[in-house]
Amino acid sequence: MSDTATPSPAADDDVLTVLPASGDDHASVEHDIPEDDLLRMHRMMTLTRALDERGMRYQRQGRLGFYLPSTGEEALQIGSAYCYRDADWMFPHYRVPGVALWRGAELDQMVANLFGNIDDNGIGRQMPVHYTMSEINFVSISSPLGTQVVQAAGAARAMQIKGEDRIAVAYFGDGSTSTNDFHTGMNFAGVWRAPTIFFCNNNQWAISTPLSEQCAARHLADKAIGYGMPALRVDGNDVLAVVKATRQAVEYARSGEGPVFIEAMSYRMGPHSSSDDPTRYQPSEERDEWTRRDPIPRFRRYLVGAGLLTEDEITQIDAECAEQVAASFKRNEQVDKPGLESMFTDVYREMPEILREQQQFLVAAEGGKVREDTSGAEFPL
Ligand SMILES: Cc1ncc(C[n+]2csc(CCOP(=O)(O)OP(=O)(O)O)c2C)c(N)n1
Ligand SMILES: [Mg+2]
Repeated sequence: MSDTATPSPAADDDVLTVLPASGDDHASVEHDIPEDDLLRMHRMMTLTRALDERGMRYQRQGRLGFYLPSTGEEALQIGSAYCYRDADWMFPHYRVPGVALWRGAELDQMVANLFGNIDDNGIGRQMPVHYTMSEINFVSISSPLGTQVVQAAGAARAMQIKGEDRIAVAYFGDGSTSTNDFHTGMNFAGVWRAPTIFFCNNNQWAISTPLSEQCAARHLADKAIGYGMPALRVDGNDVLAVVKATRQAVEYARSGEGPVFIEAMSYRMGPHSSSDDPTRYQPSEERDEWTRRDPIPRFRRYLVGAGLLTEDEITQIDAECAEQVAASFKRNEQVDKPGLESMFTDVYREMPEILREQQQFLVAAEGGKVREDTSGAEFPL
């Protein structure tokens, strides 16, 4: 990453792009990604979108308590995930389910989290969309913003001390760059040159706060200067550009040079979560404009133009992904919820007597159901 390796303010036109934003002029598109990988990227972007569509629909039907989509941000998830190794560690935020899917997460395991059933790795102790998958080195997602930035820096430093050839990746949003933890993690990684990728999904909104109202920096990438690390700005709706940028960053971090900050420019095309109505604050022209820049049709135009997919095959892939997700939701909806007694497990290696008593009391109380407080006790069950 020769010229990008020197920390310097990114100019407005410094946004790395490979795919045409609109139209079908693909003659100038250059990359060395094998055909099979391109097709898998396309399928994983489609699957990520299908998961969102089903998740939102189930929530609206009252069958899920909560959902949070990443619609419009699929390219930055899949394009970046493509560049890591299995042994690398992900410190995600809640808007990168595609990273987990790319790394081989079982769809059923993710959907089990949405329902908080007994098949869920977290046994229902996390919010929906807060996945925990150590089997793919995907660390539990924390709701408090920025937590993972510090964790990634610490893990990267630990791997560096142990001489391991691995990197850590933190994903976070534009709003999260205003947290204390962002400063702590970036500063720490910069000082130690810890092999970390700080990947910022700049979707231009932090719930209802636009970027301009939470940060006066010209670009978020400029923040990297203060921590002595290079930064890249990339078109986050262009999957091939994201691959190019992330590859450069990974190569740099892996070679021992230190951390890199990536600002991926995108847009939150959906609500912040199922509890939000963005039509109350996102200008409709802006939303329409970014809908035209949707990363999935953009990649499809290229794949069709390059003769790698036909429109019929795309329709087929859409249907297969939707069916795969629907089947998983149907299965997981039927799976039992954890019993109340599980509240007490997995905390201590050996459960202290006082907890055991409480657990037995709870289980005995009306078959483990919460009962009405008629005793006047200070802490009713
Ligand atoms: C430390 C902290 N402050 C505030 C919140 C409430 N909150 C949850 S999501 C969110 C917006 C985050 O925006 P951004 O970092 O841009 O990520 P995005 O949701 O856009 O992907 C806020 C303010 C929180 N979870 N944690
Ligand atoms: Mg945001």
